[in-house]
Amino acid sequence: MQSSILIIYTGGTIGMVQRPEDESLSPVNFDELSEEVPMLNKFGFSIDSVSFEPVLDSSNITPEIWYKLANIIEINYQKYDGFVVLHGTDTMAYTASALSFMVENLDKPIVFTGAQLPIGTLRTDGKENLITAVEIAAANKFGKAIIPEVCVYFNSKLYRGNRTSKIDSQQFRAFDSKNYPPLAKAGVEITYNTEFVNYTTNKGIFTVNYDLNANVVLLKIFPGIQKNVLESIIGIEGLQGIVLESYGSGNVPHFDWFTQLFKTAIDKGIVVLNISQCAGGKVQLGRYETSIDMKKIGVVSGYDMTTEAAITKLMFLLGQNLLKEEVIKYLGQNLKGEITA
Ligand code: ASN
Repeated sequence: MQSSILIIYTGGTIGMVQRPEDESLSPVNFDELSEEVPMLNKFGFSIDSVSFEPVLDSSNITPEIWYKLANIIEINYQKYDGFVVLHGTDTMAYTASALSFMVENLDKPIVFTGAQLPIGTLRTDGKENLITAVEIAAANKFGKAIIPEVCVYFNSKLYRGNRTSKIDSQQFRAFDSKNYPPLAKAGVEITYNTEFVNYTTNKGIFTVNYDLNANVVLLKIFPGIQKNVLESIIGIEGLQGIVLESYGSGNVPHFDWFTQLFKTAIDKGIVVLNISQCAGGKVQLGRYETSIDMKKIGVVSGYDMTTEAAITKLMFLLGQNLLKEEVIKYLGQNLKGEITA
């Protein structure tokens, strides 16, 4: 049977043109974009599209946009075999991570892609990205999707969405997944690494959870970070979670005031999740003297999670009306393939 794909166009460079007045790039509508890729019809798939109105530079994405995107997928879930989300590269890894936590019982591909150069330009990477993303979204074996995951396809590689980070603003290789292997590589053929794909055993119906809590902050430490800066952050009214980007394997300044401030935060009920500033490797609390106090006061290890996965997972868990202990428990557990715990 003919595969059916829904392309959801949210915006991003893939569909941008240069504004004559100041030469800055801004997004155009889907009709203009799709005119650039008539070869999509050669697949013989049934391809529909829906466009955000207005389309967005992904720097303007908010959790409300994640809800809107997830809702489009929810409404259309039964009708299509797979979904391709055209999205700006700047926050694509955040959206893909957020969506991975929001969806339950996913058994179809949701493939994010975009471009570094607009699809109308001669050297664009957008055409290959879009065409291969569509092929991956339609790929199935014996009627079952080969990649039933939220993923990011870019520059010949398919990555698990919540393992992906944007690593380059100029090269076509804009994304990487340091702590998890690609789910597929596109060369002459598309090779699927099925041993790394999450084939969920849940047999429930597909649902979307729209409850995120964005009362969180991302705090990257650096040598010289000042006490009053941390005090202000920890004192923010209503703050419920901190993703602490620490050094190396979870290390922080081993200063009394630093430990005390985080202890105060935790005593106030703020959840502190420790991830590493390093793109590869993992947090190992207690490996060094400079992380042992964090462990003692109740900072949670984010192991090898990306920043994007950590912040969206924290938003997701804080949105679920869970007890603090449950939030902490689930943060350290692998929920959607985001963590090697
Ligand atoms: N600013 C753009 C965006 O994220 C960058 C891109 O798509 N390459 O929407």
